[in-house]
Amino acid sequence: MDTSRQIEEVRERLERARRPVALTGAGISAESGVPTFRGKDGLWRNYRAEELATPEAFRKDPELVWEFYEWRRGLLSKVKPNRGHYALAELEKKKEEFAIITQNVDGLHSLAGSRNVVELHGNIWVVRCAVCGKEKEDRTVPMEEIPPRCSCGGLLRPGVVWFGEMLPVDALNKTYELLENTDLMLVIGTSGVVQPAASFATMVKQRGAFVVEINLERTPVSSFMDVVINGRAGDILPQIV
Ligand code: BJW
Ligand code: ZN
Repeated sequence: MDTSRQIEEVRERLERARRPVALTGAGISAESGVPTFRGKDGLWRNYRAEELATPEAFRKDPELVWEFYEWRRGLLSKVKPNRGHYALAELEKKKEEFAIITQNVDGLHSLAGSRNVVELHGNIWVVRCAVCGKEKEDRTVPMEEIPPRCSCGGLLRPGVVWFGEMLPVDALNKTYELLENTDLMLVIGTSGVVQPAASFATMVKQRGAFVVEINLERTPVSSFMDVVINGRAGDILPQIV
């Protein structure tokens, strides 16, 4: 099927869907100029995400890990949502039940106007004390000192979820509730390798939901999909919505 026929089919399905959800990953923010994790520009000083986004890396070298987040916070402070984000915000206006489950920590869905957003991996503009657990929003770029400290003296860390850490309980509960009830899922710009998000599409598919992937390339979950649209999220989503 050619892309325009696929888009037409998804549009019809979406119109009839009662509780559609979107699972988004770094690919939806790529067109805003945010580097993906596993793309060719997804490296920071030749480190992989798996080497920096871990509690072990933070314990060993908090300064290095913070430099990585400082670089990303600097970059994110300058970018704007793109047509893909805006299309999903538009969809929420048409379908009240529509929700976004995002793995992104950049906050761009909310900035585009989406309100029903679950941030599975936290938010880069939140900092949390590694000792007393106190959490606050902090948009300072750059930080006054690296690594930043809490008033209790403990080290502050980014309010994101690292490898080997549990996902926030509230976000996870909300997600499973959405997954249990959805009849259509759009899987947008995620490589489908990081758990547990990587298994959401197959979970809902087994329950009978219609699953659609929008990605530049094939992923490990492509073969489970009802429709795979190869293209840029910023091109495809406005056409669907
Ligand atoms: C476009 C595009 C355009 C580009 N348009 N598309 C079961 C089995 C094996 C391992 C595990 C397991 N369960 C848990 C694990 C361990 C681990 C894991 O999954 N490891 C795998 C790598 C094997 N998971 C965890 O540790 C998770 N915790 C957990 O499960 O707790 C319970 C538990 C703990 C320990 C053991 C067992 C259970 C936590 C995962 C946290 C992930 N954190 C990060 C960093 C967040 C903070 C930060 O941002 O710094 O989250 S890693 C990074 O990857 C980030 C992302 O959210 C996440 C996913 O990446 P994403 O979004 O898919 O991006 P990319 O770059 O990979 O892909 C981009 C895609 O877009 C590509 O496909 C492009 O083609 C596409 N694209 N431009 C459309 N314009
Ligand atoms: Zn503290």
